[in-house]
Amino acid sequence: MRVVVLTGAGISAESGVPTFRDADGLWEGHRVEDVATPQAFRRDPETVHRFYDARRAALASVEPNPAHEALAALERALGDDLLLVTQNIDDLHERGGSTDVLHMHGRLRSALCAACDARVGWDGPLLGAPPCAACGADALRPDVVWFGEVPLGMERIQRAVARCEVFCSIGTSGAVYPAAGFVQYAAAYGAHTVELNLVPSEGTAHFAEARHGPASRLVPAWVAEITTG
Ligand code: BV8
Ligand code: ZN
Repeated sequence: MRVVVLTGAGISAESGVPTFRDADGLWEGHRVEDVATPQAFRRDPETVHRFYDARRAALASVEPNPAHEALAALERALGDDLLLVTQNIDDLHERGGSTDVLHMHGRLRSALCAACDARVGWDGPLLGAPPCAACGADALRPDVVWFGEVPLGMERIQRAVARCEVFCSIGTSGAVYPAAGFVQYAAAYGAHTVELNLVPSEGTAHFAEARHGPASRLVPAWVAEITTG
């Protein structure tokens, strides 16, 4: 069975990674325009670096939860018939055992050279980083997709969404496009669509099936159904 899973910040919430829009969300204390746009980075690179450097450092103190581990089990059961797309920039899917994760909004543990597009694994702060090893420019930036920038892997995502039999969205508010629109494409192509989220998301009406509760409980149960059903 061909499955596409889309995850958002809610799948990492129980691991202790703050979400964006819940009460203690990340955006509080920072207006999104102040930290997650290319204009913000041009205007005030130090503030933007500090925002991402703090999130990258925090990765060391969080662990994957049963929801991440269940999706790794799903990958072992389905192999190439599963595409796992995440909006998250943390590495908890990988640390939970998933080996093929499409980070459509980039990754904290990677740096991108704005001058030559080289990418390099990065674990320390990017504030005060050395010049790009590939081209020598002093142009390393967080390897994340900001508002107004083009998400990564869109061709692969659109192909998989058009072919899948099940589309499952986990822990996302459905507030940000194009990710929030994938469910409508999947449904239009005849897939069964499922939302697993703490509360009904903004796009909940587009899903054929919706289950509400914590991901660490809902995801293992859903994976067990999918792999034994
Ligand atoms: C693009 C990376 C063109 C950086 C992020 C007007 C109308 C419509 C669209 C637009 C518009 N004006 C502009 C746009 C486009 C814009 C957009 O959508 N804006 C929104 C605000 C209206 N989008 C873009 O600019 C995108 N680019 O469109 O390019 C294009 C289009 C198509 C094809 C080619 C080119 C780029 C957007 C990427 C921005 N970068 N992140 C970083 O992380 O700092 S966005 C960021 O917020 C995340 O990556 C994520 O994608 C997004 C949403 O966050 P969620 O993951 O959903 O988290 P949130 O807190 O919102 O929700 C958490 C959910 O979990 C909640 O529902 C909660 O109930 C639930 N939950 C909590 N705890 C649990 C739980 N669930 C289960 N268990 C729990 N324990
Ligand atoms: Zn470079």
